[in-house]
Amino acid sequence: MHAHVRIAALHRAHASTLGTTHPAQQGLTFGRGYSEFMTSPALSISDEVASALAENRPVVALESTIISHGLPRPRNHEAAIEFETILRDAGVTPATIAILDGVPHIGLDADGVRRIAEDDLAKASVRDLPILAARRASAATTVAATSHLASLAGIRVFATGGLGGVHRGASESFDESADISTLAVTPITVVSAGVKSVLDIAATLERLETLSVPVVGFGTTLFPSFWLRESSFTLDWAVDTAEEVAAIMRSQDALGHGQGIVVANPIPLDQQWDPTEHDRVLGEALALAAAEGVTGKAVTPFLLLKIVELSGGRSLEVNLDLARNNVRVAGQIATAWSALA
Ligand code: PSU
Ligand code: MN
Repeated sequence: MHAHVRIAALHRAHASTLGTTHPAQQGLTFGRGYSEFMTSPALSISDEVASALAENRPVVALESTIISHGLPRPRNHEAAIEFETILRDAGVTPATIAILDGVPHIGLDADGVRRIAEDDLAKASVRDLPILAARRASAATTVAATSHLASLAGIRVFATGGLGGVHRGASESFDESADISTLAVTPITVVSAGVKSVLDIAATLERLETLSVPVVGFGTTLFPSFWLRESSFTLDWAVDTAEEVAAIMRSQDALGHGQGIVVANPIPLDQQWDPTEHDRVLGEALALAAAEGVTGKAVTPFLLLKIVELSGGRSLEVNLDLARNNVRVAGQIATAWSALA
């Protein structure tokens, strides 16, 4: 059973202006009044997620592109299940998000989780959502699309592996992930291990600054670089606890313009990838992408899977460790957030 909610005229700005009532509830509450303007497809919120939100219990959104396109099979399916289990064990409701048969699903059942791991799904960013819906197609959602949909459902915390960002060579290619521009207009707190060193980290941080998206280090003032605990880039702000993040979220609701918050959570030192090996593999993967002429939205999945291959699987273990770590921290933040509200 799912709550089918039609949302179109219901802009996510309502989520912040109307406080704790989540938009899904507003969609139901305002059902008749809004229905004349409603043209977009139903959002299907699982009963588990809907009741957690209604009762103000902690919920963490999880993305599906990391499962469909970021991790190799069959480890991706195990990982999808494990991320949800980590949250449930911490008393937090997981909301894995994907588009199934044209319907954005907020919270998947076991078969939905299997589908994002095993089916050959398209990769959907925010701009793809209406097209997929109209065609009743299925797709995995990126950080951008997951953030957008989670926010529409009233979810405030999201865990991923790494954020998309500005690609190397973007001054020529203009290849910048919509993850960045979406976070500028979406009130969600995303826990990530920074951005991968396949990207231009400096440019990514500059864009986040321009777009007024706060970036806080979780127990660090150095921006992490995904497989590695550190990059050479320092952050203005660090927090030590999930409660501090929740307090920032509350202040952001009062003082922000509806943008998100990036929590940069570095992998523990003893779990990080060997930096020399990292640099070698990265160089090879980037060279291969250039040689094979990979462009557009194929770039990120190509690099991720090549790097797993070229590292003999080592990068995968690190990727899984950092993602688990992010899921745990996101669970703590969601718990602190629900205690505040
Ligand atoms: N970074 C990772 N793992 C991933 C991705 C990024 O470490 O799986 C995925 C996320 O879904 C992210 C997307 O939103 O890649 C960014 O793709 P693009 O650069 O095409 O926007
Ligand atoms: Mn791109």
